Formats: sequence, structure tokens, C-alpha cells
Amino acid sequence: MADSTGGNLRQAYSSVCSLGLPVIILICLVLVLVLWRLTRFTLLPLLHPEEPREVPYWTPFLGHAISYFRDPTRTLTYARNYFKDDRKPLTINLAGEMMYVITAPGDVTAVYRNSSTLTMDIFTQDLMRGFGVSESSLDRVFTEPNKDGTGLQLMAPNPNRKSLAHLTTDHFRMQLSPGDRLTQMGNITLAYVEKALRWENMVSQKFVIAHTSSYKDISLLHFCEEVILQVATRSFFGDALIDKNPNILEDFLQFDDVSWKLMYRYPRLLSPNMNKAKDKLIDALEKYFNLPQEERPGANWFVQMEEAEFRNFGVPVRDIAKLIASIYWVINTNTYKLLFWMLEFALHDLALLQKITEELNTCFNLDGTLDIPSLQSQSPYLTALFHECLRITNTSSSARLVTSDTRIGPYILRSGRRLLIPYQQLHLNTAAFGPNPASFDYTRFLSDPKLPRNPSFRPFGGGASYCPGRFVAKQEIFMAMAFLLCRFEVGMAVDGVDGKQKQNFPRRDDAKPGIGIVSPVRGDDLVVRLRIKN
Ligand code: HEM
Ligand SMILES: *[C@@H]1O[C@H](CO)[C@@H](O)[C@H](O)[C@H]1NC(C)=O
Ligand SMILES: CC(=O)N[C@H]1CO[C@H](CO)[C@@H](O)[C@@H]1O
Ligand SMILES: CC(=O)N[C@H]1CO[C@H](CO)[C@@H](O)[C@@H]1O
Repeated sequence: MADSTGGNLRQAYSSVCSLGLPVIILICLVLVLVLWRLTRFTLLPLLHPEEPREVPYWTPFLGHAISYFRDPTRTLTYARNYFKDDRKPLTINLAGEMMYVITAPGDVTAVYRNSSTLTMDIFTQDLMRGFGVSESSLDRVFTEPNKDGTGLQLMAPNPNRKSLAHLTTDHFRMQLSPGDRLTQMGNITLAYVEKALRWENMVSQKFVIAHTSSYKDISLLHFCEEVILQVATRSFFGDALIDKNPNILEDFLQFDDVSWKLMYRYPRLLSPNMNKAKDKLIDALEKYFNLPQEERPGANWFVQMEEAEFRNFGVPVRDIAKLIASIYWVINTNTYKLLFWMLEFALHDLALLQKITEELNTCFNLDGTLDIPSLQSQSPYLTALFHECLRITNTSSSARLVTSDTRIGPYILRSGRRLLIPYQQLHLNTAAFGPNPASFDYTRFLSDPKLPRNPSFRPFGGGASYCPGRFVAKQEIFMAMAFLLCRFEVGMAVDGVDGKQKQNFPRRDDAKPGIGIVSPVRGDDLVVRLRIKN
């Protein structure tokens, strides 16, 4: 008996030996890995319940970095579901950078409130550095003025002694919140859209693909780009910026297509196209700011204010151009994509398209002019579409830096770490959006007028960085929709451009690191056929 056990052992021993050293080392490594994983993700969390739980992984050092950079949305959804979708704060390791992820609406509200210890300055500075702004200009822009009135002082009233960077946010709100300044931008937008969307003026080869006397086929994506970028540029800078730089919109679009490389701080060598397009954008703005004031009338209050403050601070013109280029990107990157998705969804749902067209028809006066206020008040279907598209096509996130330990519920966020609020994770909250949050369904907003105010609905962020452009974005989109749908019979060119294939619904480019409304996959578009209405 004993002998046979010994024999068995010997046999086992010799068979292990015959596996060879490499295999033994491998087995040991696996054992160490399992032990490490158990300690790190099971044992330690029990001892430190106040630390947000870390999503486990098998690749030490790297953590979830590779899967995150491949497809952030999928990685974050995996992370949330790993903890059974309980939406408590979690930690994810991205190659050594420990990032908190916040997905519960209540926690998000708490993060927005704790703005003194959860700041976004370094992200704004990173963006400005990405545009090449010099350190000395950054310093000026982020320094709070002295109490005693010495040193750099702002020209605008500044009772709370904010830095120019923080006051810029206030200036944005003053320009873009409902009131005379927004109305003035609305008037410029209206005048432009009314004229650009006349049959005889719709000839730009940027978006007109084919035309006969009875119809025009247009690229939906390029149409949305052209209209929205034109109105935003003209209503901020007057006409001179575009008129003196006819290629600025193309340069911007080229930059926008790869701008995530700037956000992810790609080395210049790996992002030559992004840098080339960015430099052209900056050149155009530099040229603009070097023009005498009287040659560039019509800039809005915000642009005039910022220019005056930058110059007062002694910021060189090249840096002014870079600072404004970063702003140009923020104000332009999202809206045209949203208009594209809204028209896309509407054109695939003819009942919805008809409802929206009927609503918009009631917003025109008898003399054919558009009544701006009724765009808001007489458009329940359009508004529902706007909200549902914001919900479903959204990839943006708010990021914050923890500047000192901050309590969120039972958890403590540690100083020095970064925190991410990925909105699309909120937008998949079944508690707010029902059992099928991933599917497009505008009626959820139609049947629940309070849904846009639900704390799980954050397409424009919140707190200190709450998008000041949300009113103007809506205004531009609704005006463009009104003229497009009420002037023309609008439908899909069923046979596509070349008369061959049926048109597919464009795919969302979810794999691109999300920094705003998602773009369609490159090359995906919709050909739309316009006919004059009788
Ligand atoms: C559909 C269109 C838009 C969407 C979905 C959108 C979304 C957002 C989001 C989510 C943020 C917050 C980012 C964060 O928390 O870090 C933001 C910030 C901002 N948005 Fe928008 N935006 C849109 C259009 C616009 C427009 C048209 C403008 C200007 C005309 C604009 C100007 C800004 C500015 C200046 C900020 C930064 C605020 C700050 O950090 O102080 N946005 N936007
Ligand atoms: C906008 O246009 C309307 C109608 O033309 C005009 O009455 C109003 O004064 C304008 N508002 C501003 C701020 O330009
Ligand atoms: C450090 C800090 O300010 N923590 C606060 C963050 O917000 C929550 C809820 O709003 C407060 O309870 C914390 O005291
Ligand atoms: C890129 C991205 O985040 N897309 C997501 C937007 O939201 C829908 C559901 O609402 C997701 O299915 C997408 O993956």
C-alpha cells in the first residue's frame, strides 16, 4: 500500500520532471499571478472598503490600457457590468494611471458640486498646450489677479478675482445664454440659413453630388458640416474669418477628424495630419487677429471681449490665435454631427419625418419668415428627436483631477488621481431609460416631458463645465431643420448615388476615442434627394 503510494508519488514526480524546467517556471508564474490577483482584487478591497473597487485584470502593469484605447466604450461598459451594474464608483488601471469612473447619477451630481477639490483646470491646460500655447501665456491666463490691484488685472468686472481662464467660462455664458446676445447670433444664423437653403443657392460642390432640374442629391454629412460650421463661424467672428480664409472649414474638419490624437497627446511624429490641419487653423486665426479692427466687423461680444483681455495681458498674437483655435474646436466639433444623426434617424422613420415637418411648418409666419420662439414651443417631436439623439450618439465624458482627498458617499477619492464621468454609461441607465436603453426610441422623451431633466441625462455635462453652448446648438440645428424640411421634399435617394445599392444606416465610429458626439465611420454617409415643394 505504502509502497504503491510511494510509487505513485515517484511517478508523478518524474512526470513533472519530464515536463521540463520551462513548464515548471510557467506553472509557478501562473500560481504567483493567481495569488497576486486574489490579494489585490479580493483581499485588499476587504481591508479598504472606502477605496472605490478596482476592476480586476490578468495583465499586471498594463491593466485595462490596451482594451481601453481600442474601445473605451466597451471597456467601460464591461467595467460597470463587472460589478453587476451597481453603479458604485470604480477604479480602472490604465497602464499605471489609476482612474476613477463615476456612473451613478447621484455621485455625478456630488462630483459636480465638489468643484474646489475636483477640478478640470489641468485638462483645459492640456488642451491649450496641445494647441501649442506657450507656458508664459498659460501662466497669465490661469493666474488669479492680486487683491490689491497690482500686477495683471482684467478689464472686465471681476469681483471674485477669477483668472482669465475662469472668467472666460462666465463670458461664454453671458454670450450664449438666452438674451440679446444669443438673439443676435440667432439673427445671423437665421439670415444665413434662409439664404443658403434657397434652391438656387444650393450649388456648393462640397455637398451637392448630382442635380437635375427636378431634384438635387446631396451628401447629408457634408451638408451638415457646411451649414453648421458656416453659421457658427460667422456668428462668432463676423464674415472676415471665412472670407479671408476660404479653406478654414476644410482645415477644421481635417483636424476634427483626428483631434483625439491631440487629446491623447500623441507625439507629433505620429500625428502629422492632425498637426498640419491644426497649424492651418491657427494661421487663419492669426491672420484674422492681425487685421485692423475695421476690416473684421461683426465679431460677437465674446470674441471681442477675449481678444481685448488677451491683448491687455500681453499675450502674443500667435498665442491668441492658438487659444482661440482651441475654443473654435470646442464650439464646432459637436453640433454638425448631431444634426447629421437627427436627420439620419428622421429619414429612416417617415412618420416621424412627417410629424416634424408639420410642426416646423407652423413656425413660419404667413409672409414666409421664421418665428424663432415658436421653434422651441411648437416642436415636441423635433425636441424629442434632439434629446434622443443626444442620448444615444454621445461619447463625451467629463474629466476631473482630484486635488485633495474627497468623499463621495462611502468612498474616498484620493488626491492626485483622475476621475472620469462617461456620459454614455449614464445614458444606459435602465432606472432612467427603461429596459432597452441601448435602442433608439424618441418616444421616451415624447411621453415623459421631465426626462430631459433626469440626472442620468447629461449630454451637456454639468457643474462648472456645463456646456454653455447648449442653447445655441439647439437654435442652429432647429433653424437648419426648419428650412430644409419646409422648403423641400426630403427623402433618401433610395438607389444611392450610382443607382446601384440600397443605402445602409451609417455606422457609429465607436472605436475612435470618444470626445463628443460620435462621428459616422469614415465613408459612411447618406445621399439625400431634395425636390422643390409646390
Ligand atoms: C450638440 C452640441 C454640443 C454638445 C453635445 C456639447 C457638449 C459639451 C459637453 C459634454 C461639455 C462638458 C465637457 C466637460 O465637462 O469637460 C461641453 C463644454 C463646452 N461646450 Fe459644448 N456641446 C455642444 C455644442 C456647443 C456649442 C455650439 C458651443 C459654443 C458655441 C459649445 C461650447 C462649449 C464650451 C465653451 C464648453 C467648455 C465649458 C467650460 O469648460 O468652461 N458647445 N460641451
Ligand atoms: C433680431 O431680429 C429681429 C427681427 O428682425 C429684430 O427685431 C431684433 O431687434 C433683432 N435682435 C437683435 C439682438 O439683433
Ligand atoms: C471634500 C468635499 O468637499 N467633500 C464633499 C463633496 O460633496 C459631498 C456631497 O455633496 C459632501 O458630503 C462632501 O463633504
Ligand atoms: C460611442 C458610444 O459611446 N456609443 C454608445 C452611445 O450610446 C449607445 C446606447 O445609448 C451605445 O449603444 C453606444 O455604444
